[in-house]
Amino acid sequence: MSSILFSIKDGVGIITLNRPDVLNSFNKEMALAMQHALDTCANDNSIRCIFITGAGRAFCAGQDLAEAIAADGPALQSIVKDHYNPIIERIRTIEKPIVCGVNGVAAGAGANIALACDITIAATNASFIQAFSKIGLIPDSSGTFTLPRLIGMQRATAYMMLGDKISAEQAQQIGMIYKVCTAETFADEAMTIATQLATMPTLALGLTKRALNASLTNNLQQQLALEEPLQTPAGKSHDYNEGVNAFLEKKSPLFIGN
Ligand code: T3D
Repeated sequence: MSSILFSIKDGVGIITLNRPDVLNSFNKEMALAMQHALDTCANDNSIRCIFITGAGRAFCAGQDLAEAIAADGPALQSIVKDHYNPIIERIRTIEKPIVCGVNGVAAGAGANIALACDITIAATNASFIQAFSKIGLIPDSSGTFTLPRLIGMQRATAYMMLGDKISAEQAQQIGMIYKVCTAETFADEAMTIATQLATMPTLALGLTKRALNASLTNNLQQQLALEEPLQTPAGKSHDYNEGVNAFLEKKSPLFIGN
């Protein structure tokens, strides 16, 4: 059975973490397969949104700890450098919207992969745990970059040091994730959002992501200087023409993604 399931539906590339017996924790094979699936999504123009979720009762319990301590397993440094960092770099630099559907517990690297996505939606039974401190590690997979920017330094520090379990509702209330859905409606609601994004002006959404990424480190002047040249290719796109004409003609636009 493949550790990553991949399919395409209505312009959405669907990546499902699939090691449910170990709560979809990552081993080397799964990490490399995830990188490959993200590359496929990046390179296929028919894919205009990416949806990441987990099989079974969990989203992802982070690193497979049995593999991490196995004598013949990958070295710790290689796990971070070759498994997780390339996943996060892809998630942040692929200029297409990436939706994460957190269907259950997300712990360790699993939590931080979920939080690195553009729009994170969770089921009410889902939770987030910065589990690293409980086993003597530091938060990786961009957690120390992402979490304080999402929820502020105090809360991020407390969650990372104490390793508290954060419920989906709590995560939504403090701005850590976009939305919570009931377990019954979660799968449909998350896919509806992903499918909607796949019908939108992909070029403009990708450039929006580029600008938002830069805003994490730019000052106002740098950000204004970036927005101006990014608006030019957006304004020259088919989808801009389509959007404006559809507005003026009071009809629904048909965006093609560029
Ligand atoms: O070298 C490095 O490690 C560097 C990389 C670091 C990145 C990281 O992600 S470090 C953080 C690693 N993850 C964790 O520490 C989380 C470990 N898991 C848990 O704390 C709990 O499993 C959960 C809180 C996530 C869920 O708890 P619960 O009670 O719902 O489930 P469970 O009974 O603990 O787990 C179910 C099964 O999954 C169980 O196997 P069994 O007993 O049925 O055969 C358990 O051993 C297995 N499992 C859960 N998480 C992992 C795992 N197996 C391997 N690795 C895991 N991370």
